[in-house]
Amino acid sequence: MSEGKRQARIAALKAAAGERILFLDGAKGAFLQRAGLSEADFRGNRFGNWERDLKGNFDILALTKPSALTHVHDAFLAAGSDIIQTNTFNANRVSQADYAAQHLVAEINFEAAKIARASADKFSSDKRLRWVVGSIGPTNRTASLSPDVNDPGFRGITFEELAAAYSEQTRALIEGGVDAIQVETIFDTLNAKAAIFAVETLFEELGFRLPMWLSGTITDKSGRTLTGQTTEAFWHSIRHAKPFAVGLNCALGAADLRQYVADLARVADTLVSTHPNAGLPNAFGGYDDSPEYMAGVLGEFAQAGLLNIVGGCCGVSPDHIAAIVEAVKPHAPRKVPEVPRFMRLSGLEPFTLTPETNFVNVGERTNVTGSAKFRKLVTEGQYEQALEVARGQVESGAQIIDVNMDEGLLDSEAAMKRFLNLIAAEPEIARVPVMIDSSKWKVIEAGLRCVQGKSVVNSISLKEGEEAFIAQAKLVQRYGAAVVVMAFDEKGQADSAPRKLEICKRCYDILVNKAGFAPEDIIFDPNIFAVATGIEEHNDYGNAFIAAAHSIKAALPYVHVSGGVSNISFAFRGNERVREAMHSAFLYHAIRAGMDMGIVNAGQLAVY
Ligand code: THG
Repeated sequence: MSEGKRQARIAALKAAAGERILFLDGAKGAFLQRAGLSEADFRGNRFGNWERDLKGNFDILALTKPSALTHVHDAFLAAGSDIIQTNTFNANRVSQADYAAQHLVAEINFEAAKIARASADKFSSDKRLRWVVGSIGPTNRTASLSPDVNDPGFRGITFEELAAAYSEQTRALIEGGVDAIQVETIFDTLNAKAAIFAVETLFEELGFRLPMWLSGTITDKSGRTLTGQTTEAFWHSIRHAKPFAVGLNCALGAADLRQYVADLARVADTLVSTHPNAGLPNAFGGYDDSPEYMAGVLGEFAQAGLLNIVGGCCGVSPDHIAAIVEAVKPHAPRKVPEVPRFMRLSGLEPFTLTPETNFVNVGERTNVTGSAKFRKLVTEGQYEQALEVARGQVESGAQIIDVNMDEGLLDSEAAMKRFLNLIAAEPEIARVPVMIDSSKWKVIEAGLRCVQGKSVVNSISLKEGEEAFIAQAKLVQRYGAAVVVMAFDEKGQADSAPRKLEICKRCYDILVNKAGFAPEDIIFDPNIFAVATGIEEHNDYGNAFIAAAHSIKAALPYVHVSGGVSNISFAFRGNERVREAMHSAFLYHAIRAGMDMGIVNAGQLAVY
């Protein structure tokens, strides 16, 4: 297939979305179920002797009964769908392992894309195009939850395994001719982040991109995903993909989804979609919302300006889609809002740093080099109590927690993973974003593969030159994190105010202008060094930081300034009264100069 042709179709898709509300299709599974396919249909000629039952493996029909898929696609296109999904929701090697069919994944996706493409092309005219999105489901494993109740730190799948599965699936869908990639029914945002990582890496390799469409699932009326995120936290965690559209689908009927779609419509600076179920499942696992009822509810969504794309999920038939088209068609599409450049982090809940936000406390105690107690707990494997240290920081007002496992006697990578996985199981801690603190990139990367929220990398710098700096910055973006950048270059750590500014300026230019990094996601740390050490020239370190904070904020738009506050008083270790007084006096001036966050012993800050 010619890439030029596809890219022209993609341009037309974007243009159409600017003009009207677009219609997606509905449930292929239910439709195929109604077709009454037998085990023999699923096996076809090719898999007659397959060792396992294949009935229920709807994805394999692309190889064994393509006519059934064509029939579904045509029915939805005839009902008015502009966009149809490939029948590939479970066509990844993790899910296909249930049928011992993991080696068929590439072929299934390729064929399914071709089948959908043929239907879409058949229904396309010069006046009205139809598009195909490659459907990528969540797999049957979750990267943020333990399948073992006795070990909340255990995981049934890793980020790397998921990324490999998503990459394989996406490549075949693209080869088969899809116009966009839809990662849907996201119940665990970490799975979705692995998908985004894989897809971005693939786009880079291929040298062209397709629109990415991300659709999450609010599991029940708690208003959260299965792994506990609110809608806005979910959005913060995935917006680094710069998706063509973001939406919500499955689990709830349209009426119950409304408030969450409204949340998304308010915060997302991209197209918003929804493809709800036809109500909640009844006692027989069926779905009861009628086409008229569902169309009425979604018509109101459209009237309220919430929608750019709408379709259906479980239980939604071509009749539903036809009714939805009629009810929604008269309404104008939602206008994509412009949102201010604020740093938007998340744990289970969103955390947005606006100009009105007071100084942000980053809890310092979950650091093996900064706390003898925490080091002892972690080196002795007492993770339960180590978690209490994190909980204490959050209870004391930490809005982010810094986690550092850089201790010579530890396997720092393993400790970082274990601790972050355990935190994920503690809603009171996991509600805040994590700052992943290490001087080793490998440890940071291991941490990034464990967090579903939008975290902060602490830190990167020009210490090892521009090439390594840019490579790390690109990975930070691909994992979807903000970043602390130290005022450190090939010549060493900056100690004077002019050197601090000079390095930060150089970093800004590289990050924003060369690496495409969002400036609001940069946190400069111009080094807080200990004063009153007995060495004369150290006495100006406090002033140098404060002056640098001021000049960095003045010169570099949208960035933030942070630092390790307790460093300033290292010369007074053991004398907590003096240290607290120093911290509060220092912060009073540094915050006035523009410091907006700091790594502190949360709850132990005295008022100046
Ligand atoms: N910038 C950035 N990251 C950082 C630092 C920084 N991470 C680590 C550190 N500096 C910030 N964290 C701490 C944590 C604890 C202390 C200082 C900085 C500290 N601890 C006491 C001590 O060592 O005396 C407590 C000892 C104990 O309880 O055992 O002072 O600058 N980006």
